[in-house]
Amino acid sequence: MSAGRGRGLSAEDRDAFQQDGVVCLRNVLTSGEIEKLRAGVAQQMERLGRSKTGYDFEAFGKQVWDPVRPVETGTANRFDMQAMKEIIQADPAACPLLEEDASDSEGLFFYDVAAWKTDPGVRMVAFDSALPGIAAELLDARYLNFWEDTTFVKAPHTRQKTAFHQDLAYFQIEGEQCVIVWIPLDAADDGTGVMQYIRGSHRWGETFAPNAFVSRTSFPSSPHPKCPDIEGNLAAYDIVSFQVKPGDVIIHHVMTVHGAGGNRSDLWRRAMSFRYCGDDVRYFDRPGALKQAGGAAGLRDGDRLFSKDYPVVWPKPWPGFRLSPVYDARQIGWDLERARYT
Ligand SMILES: O=C(O)CCC(=O)C(=O)O
Repeated sequence: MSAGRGRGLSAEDRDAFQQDGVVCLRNVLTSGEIEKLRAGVAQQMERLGRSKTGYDFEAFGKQVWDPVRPVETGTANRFDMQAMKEIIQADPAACPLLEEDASDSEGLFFYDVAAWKTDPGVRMVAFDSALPGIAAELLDARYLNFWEDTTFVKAPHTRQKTAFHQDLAYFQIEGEQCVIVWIPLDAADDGTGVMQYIRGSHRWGETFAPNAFVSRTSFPSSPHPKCPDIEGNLAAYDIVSFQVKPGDVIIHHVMTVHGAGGNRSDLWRRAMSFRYCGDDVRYFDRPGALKQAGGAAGLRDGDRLFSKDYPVVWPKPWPGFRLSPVYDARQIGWDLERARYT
């Protein structure tokens, strides 16, 4: 369905989100907005190896399955990847999740977070595009906090898949009103690593432990059960995917189980995902959840998310109000090199 700017969602879109836990909306972002996000991703990628938060999961996957190869993440230290390698190696059920690809080109699965804190263009799209209004409508939320942005880039001939997972247990929140907006910055199809969602899994009533994308192995600090073995039983699940182009967005519920293929093609598959939380969400320092890069200053379990870490992006005080210019790097106080607040 075409969401169109300011035209609202159709009943069909809302029903798809309610029933399937995922909806694809066409032509939501403008080419100017896509260019802003591409520029933000290029900046993040330029810092790979020098940033605290940027990782290459393709390289990490190779380091995990090779018993002697050391784990090398440059200056990125948000995650203890050496410990993760040991956890995966100790998991008897662990196995590589790689796409068949005869090419000997080197792939790259780039992951980074928190571009909004340093990049006014990303902030503009996250706060002032059509997305907050759409997210609020899908969640029937009175207000929305922006939780974070995450970048997922798969270069040509990236064999690493994204293991199926559910997002809730990665986040330090509890509540139901949270959506993830997956934003393709290149066309995504079966060859380039399309997103795959288990239809209706947001209603399974189960929270699953996080994994590190390169293996189904759960984070041991998480009290939640392991996500079912979807990769090993694809035919048993109702998997929905969408071929998308820049401007389209796919929105899933925080409980919807999803994964993605590798990129077997000669083309890039760049994407960002924005996470929005509605009014039933509370801060919860969930065991096993990812510590946010610099975030959550001063919040305690049970608090609403109101803080400089999680700006209120909906509702707008008046139509056409732009929130993003209100924020600049100095006001946010974000130290890029240290990936923390000054
Ligand atoms: O783009 C990918 O490969 C994974 C994205 C994802 O899991 C997400 O946005 O929640």
